[in-house]
Amino acid sequence: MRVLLIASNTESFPEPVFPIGAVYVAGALQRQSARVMITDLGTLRSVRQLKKDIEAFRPDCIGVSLRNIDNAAYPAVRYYVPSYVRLIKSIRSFCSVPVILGGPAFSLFPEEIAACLGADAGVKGEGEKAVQAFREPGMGKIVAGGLSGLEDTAFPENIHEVFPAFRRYRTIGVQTARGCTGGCIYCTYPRLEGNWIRSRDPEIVASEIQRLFRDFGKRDFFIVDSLFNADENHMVRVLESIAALNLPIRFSCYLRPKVSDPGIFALMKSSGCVAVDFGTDTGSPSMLASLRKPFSRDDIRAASLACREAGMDFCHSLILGGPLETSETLKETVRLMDEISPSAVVAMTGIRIYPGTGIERMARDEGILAQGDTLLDPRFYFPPMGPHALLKCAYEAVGSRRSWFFPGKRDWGSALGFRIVRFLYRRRPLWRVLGE
Ligand code: B12
Ligand code: SF4
Repeated sequence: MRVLLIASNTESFPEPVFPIGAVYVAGALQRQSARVMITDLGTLRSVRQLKKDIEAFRPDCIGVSLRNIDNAAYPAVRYYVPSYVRLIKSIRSFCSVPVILGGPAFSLFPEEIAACLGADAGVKGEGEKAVQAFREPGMGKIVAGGLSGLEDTAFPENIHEVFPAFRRYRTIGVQTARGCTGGCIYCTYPRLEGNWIRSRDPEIVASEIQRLFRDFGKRDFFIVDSLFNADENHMVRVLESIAALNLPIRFSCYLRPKVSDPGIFALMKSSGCVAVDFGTDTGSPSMLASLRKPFSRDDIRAASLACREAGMDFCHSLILGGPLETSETLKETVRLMDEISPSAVVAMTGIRIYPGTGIERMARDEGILAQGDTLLDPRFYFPPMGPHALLKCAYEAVGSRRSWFFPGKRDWGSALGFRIVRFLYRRRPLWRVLGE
């Protein structure tokens, strides 16, 4: 069986993202004796080239990886579904083999996207066991992925042949574990990856990084785990395995701002971590409770201090506009950020509502969503003050602080100044640059 996987993401903000989902699916299909090729719209940028790839490879079926539905950044929302509709139409005009959908965008809205795009089949969730969906695609059939362990999760041995555009990515994703046991009211991660944690063998993760460095000269990595410290013991074992190799690599990751031992940051630094993105959301005690964050302001302070003392850059990602956010809670958040002084603060305004989350139920109870409203078209939750007052209060509270960055404030993806900044500073975490 010959499978062509299309990584369909063309978003280049904040940077082009390595299509790790398609790469892991390719690895698994290959190990199940399929011949696989990944073609990447992020680097191709031309439907004509896609047609050539399809004609040259002559696949028995095509898998399309759908990563983003939208950029979740209010008010400068970018919506990608119409581009996927065009993509599937183009594929259908070149060839008649079955088309199977997958990826996080598809997994969040399987029925809606399958209906919109008219695919032959789709895999909701993890794609490593999806070979059956490729062998017997039944019109409109959506199958659930789901793995008990992550033994099948690995790059193809011959990644450079399976995915020729691989060499063009500067930062390579690496996953060490899946899942989060948290219950934050807006979050989709437990739904996408499971609300329990499954880990990869730390030695295997480290040797994957070693091979990418040794064979392809890759030095920059992003640990794509929802939270690298979701299971702190596992994180420590991964760090020790990477540190033991003593490679000149750099990586960054998402962390919960709560650690049991501040010494962990020194270990992170010694294994190559250069920057940490804390999923903090807010600095107000009442908003931490309202979003159901499993940490306190003191945890945020302690983690930030330990990170600074270890000599690593750190950023706090915030979500402003949760239930009962007021101008006072916004000021509390700004004061805490002033106190801990991160390299950058990235703040979303309004909460993207996803199906099955606590915030969806609240939005329905509060009349923000009406019966039958679809959430595929991005909808946002706002506190009683409403979107305009929220933006005004947030921008006023932040004022001219240069370390703060609002992705929703303008369409950064098409801003020339932003592209120049990204080009000039392409060897450093972008938010580090924006925070200067
Ligand atoms: C890490 C991450 C980032 C990092 C990526 C860093 C890097 N260099 O890799 C950064 C910070 C840059 C980032 C940015 C953004 N992100 Co992000 N990100 C994630 C995160 C946490 C993990 C993604 C990942 O790599 N997972 C690991 C891989 C292995 O999993 P996967 O891609 O889902 O693939 C599996 C399955 O989906 C399936 N599969 C995948 N493809 C296919 C194809 C077929 C045919 C089949 C059958 C199966 C299949 O099998 C794979 C293996 O099991 C997810 C949330 C999550 N926990 O999933 C959000 C997530 C993907 N991001 C999201 C968003 C919105 C964004 C941004 C738009 C935010 C912004 N405004 O800046 C940008 C877009 C960037 C871009 N250029 O595209 C959303 C997308 C949903 C949506 N609303 O559209 C997610 C789902 C988070 C959420 N809100 O729910 N992100
Ligand atoms: S926001 Fe973070 S801690 Fe909360 S459920 Fe999502 S991944 Fe887990």
